[in-house]
Amino acid sequence: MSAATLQSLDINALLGRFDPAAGTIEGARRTERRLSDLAGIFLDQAAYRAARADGDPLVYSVEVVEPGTGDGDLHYGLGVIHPGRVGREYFMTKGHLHSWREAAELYIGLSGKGVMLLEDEATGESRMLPLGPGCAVYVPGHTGHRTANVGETPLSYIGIYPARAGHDYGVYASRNFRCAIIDEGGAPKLMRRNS
Ligand code: PAN
Ligand code: ZN
Repeated sequence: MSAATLQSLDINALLGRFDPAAGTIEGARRTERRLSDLAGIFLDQAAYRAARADGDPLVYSVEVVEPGTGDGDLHYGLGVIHPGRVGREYFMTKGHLHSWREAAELYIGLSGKGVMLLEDEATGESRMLPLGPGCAVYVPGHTGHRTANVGETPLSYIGIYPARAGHDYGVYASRNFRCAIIDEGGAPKLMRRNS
């Protein structure tokens, strides 16, 4: 695959017009994740079943722009996580490592109140960092990342990463993150899972 050049990209690739409230970018590819897509990631399985019995709400959406596929190119996505809880946990993303493990990512908070859970793949060390207006979170390579909406309004953000990063969901689909983010007295807290 050859790298994108100024000449080969049309205006839609060079200019991203986005709406952070709607979670849309003109011409972008959209992915939606509903509660039914997130089976098994929440601690409180009874609360998950009860929430599913009530319906299948949209938990988050991501719209992705992929202008080029060369080694030096960048991709980016606009994510919106809706407010909600399952037991004491917040609505959150599936979370992933990048397939090309060296790939870092920069998250820029646009609206709402969120946190990111970062997990070092080698050591398992976990950190929780705020994400919202005025906060950018740098996700180093070799680091699993998951985002949660800990507020009462939609959380929107942009994530920018190398085009060749790729998304590996397999690790956390099989064993989940080592820590969960739970609501403790109205504030998010990092808690180690037992399993
Ligand atoms: C983000 C994520 C987005 C959704 O654009 O893809 O927050 O999370 P999941 O991909 O874990 O469902 C990103 O980190 N891209 O690399
Ligand atoms: Zn990522």
